[in-house]
Amino acid sequence: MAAVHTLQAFFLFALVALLIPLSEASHNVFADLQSLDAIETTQVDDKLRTGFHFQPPKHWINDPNGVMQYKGAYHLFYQYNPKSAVWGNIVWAHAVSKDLVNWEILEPAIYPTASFDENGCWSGSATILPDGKPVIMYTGIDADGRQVQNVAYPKDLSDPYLREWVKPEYNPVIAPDAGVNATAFRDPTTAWRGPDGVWRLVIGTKDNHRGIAALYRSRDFVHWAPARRALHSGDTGMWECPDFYPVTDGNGNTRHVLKVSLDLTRYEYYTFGEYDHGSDTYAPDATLPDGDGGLRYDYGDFYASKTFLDTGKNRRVLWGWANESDSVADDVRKGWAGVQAIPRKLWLAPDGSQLMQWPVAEIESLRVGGSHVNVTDRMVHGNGGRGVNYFEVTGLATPAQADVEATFQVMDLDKAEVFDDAAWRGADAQTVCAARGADDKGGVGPFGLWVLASDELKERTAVFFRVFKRDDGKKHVVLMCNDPSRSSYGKGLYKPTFAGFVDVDIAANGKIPLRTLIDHSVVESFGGHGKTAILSRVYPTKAIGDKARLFVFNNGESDVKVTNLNAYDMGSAKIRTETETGSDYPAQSDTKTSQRNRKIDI
Ligand SMILES: *[C@@H]1O[C@H](CO)[C@@H](O)[C@H](O)[C@H]1NC(C)=O
Ligand SMILES: *[C@@H]1O[C@H](CO)[C@@H](O)[C@H](O)[C@H]1NC(C)=O
Ligand SMILES: *[C@H]1O[C@@H](CO)[C@H](O)[C@@H](O)[C@@H]1NC(C)=O
Repeated sequence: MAAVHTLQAFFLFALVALLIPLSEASHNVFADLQSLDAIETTQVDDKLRTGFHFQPPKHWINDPNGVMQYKGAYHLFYQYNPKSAVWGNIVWAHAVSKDLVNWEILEPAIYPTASFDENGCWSGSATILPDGKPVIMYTGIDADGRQVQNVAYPKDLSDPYLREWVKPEYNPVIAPDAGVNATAFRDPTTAWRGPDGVWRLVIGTKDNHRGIAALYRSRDFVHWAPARRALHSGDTGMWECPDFYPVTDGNGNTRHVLKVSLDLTRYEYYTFGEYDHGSDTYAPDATLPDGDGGLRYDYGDFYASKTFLDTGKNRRVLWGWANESDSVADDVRKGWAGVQAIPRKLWLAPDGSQLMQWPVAEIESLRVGGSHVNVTDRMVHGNGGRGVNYFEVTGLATPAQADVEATFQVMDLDKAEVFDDAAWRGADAQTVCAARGADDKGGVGPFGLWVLASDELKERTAVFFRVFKRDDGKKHVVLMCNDPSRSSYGKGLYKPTFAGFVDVDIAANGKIPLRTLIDHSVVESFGGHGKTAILSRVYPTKAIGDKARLFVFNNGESDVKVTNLNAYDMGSAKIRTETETGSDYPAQSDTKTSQRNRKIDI
């Protein structure tokens, strides 16, 4: 409140300061912190479609499905409404790529055809069988509205695109038993095979408020039986889109990761720990919070994710869906909704404390050669308790479609404010950042980037850090935040502050790295070399296309040095549609084909 008051006093001053042309030095400008005057109608501009995030030309998408690599091609299936930009009529759309960047969209691979999926083909996963052939298991909504699990096999393994998929007549392979809630039983994981030769997989379900990763076993991928005990469960409501896979720590030990998407919070949480193949038990490490306050892949808009093992490159790759933050009416008007996050390489931190993520290296192939901006050792002075200092990063042709890598160095950590333990003990980072946003002056930070900023700087999305110290002054708390509260003049937008803690020893050298992928309506950021990720959707009305600008700001008392900043214009991914799809597909469940495939494949 007090801060707002002071700023109002400086309002006139701010107007004057904004008229001064930008020059080399960082500015001390009393940025106008009045709220944006919302414009009357939100008309989300079609120029806000993404350039290098995966999006089909139109309509609704959600969960990534069946992600895999097969004979050198990457496959991305995804939940898709072939008729409109709202959820419904769900099929498995299908895209293939050689590089995870450029895609060819094929005909949908799986769509309702039989009693076991006539009301929808929902999420699922691919498994590569020991002979190298892939199989998909997905959730079908059957004639009775039950959620059942079905398998599908490629019709022609010599087609490198695996365009056609066949559903054997013996589907469903897993139906909800008595005692299982048939309308909360979905999203089978990739299967894994134990030393005993038995396949296992996990299905998300719930019992009242208890979320469950239900375990099923099979010898032949046809007959499946529930294990006596679930792999894991928790008091956090329905568990959607579970994922379970091994990672290796710095000492070559195998740990297992369990991720679940919580339908109640619409966020994802993970733990990792010990999995015992003999007893089929999973015990998360005792130090990891196991619930809805635990570790997250992404502290922003990122849901229903799924990983696959990219054997060719010996890496695990993570896909996740980001929904829109505009209104349903906007989605209908613009004709599209939903994007996939940039696929991320995922691994366990060498110290074993958390997972790390980084955009797959292939995405750097879109960096436009020759138009790279490089800033070194540039100081952004502390604000001395007054206005915010900033400088513009100039030289990019397309700051609305860019890849920015920066390292910030805090010059005076002693200026860090004391972390308010009384108010914030046990609070998540989002609560702290919502209370102390980008425009709230601090000791060390807020400092970071203003992206998708308009000429008068009124529209801007802040991606920033803020450092606090504990009472004893010994340990610091580092927060990474995404504050979209001023991202748009548009009305009716969902604009929560997203935030995560960054587990870095800031006292070591004061440095903290940030990478932000800016893509028109997506701001996807990685702090601490991949320790904390935040994806946010924003819809500027002025900072669009070549009108968007990029700044570095510091609204704290401590000076901050940009030791280096490299910004790249990004080219657009080629996302081609093989044929325009109508809403009628050929019959898929052909008895003869199914039976033939059944003999060949199983
Ligand atoms: C089953 O799940 C549905 C969907 O969440 C819920 O509405 C219903 O109450 C559940 N039924 C039982 C018996 O728990
Ligand atoms: C940026 O500029 C500095 C100093 O001029 C140079 O040392 C560094 O290699 C450059 N970085 C890149 C990525 O070009
Ligand atoms: C994305 O949209 C916002 C705004 O409508 C909702 O609040 C989120 O819950 C939703 N996220 C997911 C994962 O569905």
